[in-house]
Amino acid sequence: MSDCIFCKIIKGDIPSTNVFRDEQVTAFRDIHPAAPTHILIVPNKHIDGVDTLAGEDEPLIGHLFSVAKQLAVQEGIAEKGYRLIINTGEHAGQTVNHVHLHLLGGKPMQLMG
Ligand code: DGP
Repeated sequence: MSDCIFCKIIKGDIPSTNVFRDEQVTAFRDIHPAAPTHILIVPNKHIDGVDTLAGEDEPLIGHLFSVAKQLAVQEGIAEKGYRLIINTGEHAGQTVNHVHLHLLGGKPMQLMG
């Protein structure tokens, strides 16, 4: 998608601090980190959000979580624990309409509510 900021990051048209890339996903540090480790794991193909996922995307979404788990170990946050979030829609605060998994860790986090 030509006007999608994450598609531009994936293409290399906008600079980002990448921590992982394979044929399915790209992971880079969030520009506004909410924790000492805050990484976004993003499918290389454009998908607006969870609402527009197709059945064929199920392995891809599973892969996002596998990469998150691997990055948590790499970042040294796996032992103490970490949070994985996918915001969907307005009330959740989704601001970028390209589905992405937030990996947050490195400090105790407040309970959600
Ligand atoms: P969400 O609110 O779930 O849609 O999260 C979008 C996140 O994307 C937000 O935490 C900030 C981050 N973000 C937005 N623009 C950029 C950018 O240009 N570069 C990077 N690295 N992160 C961005």
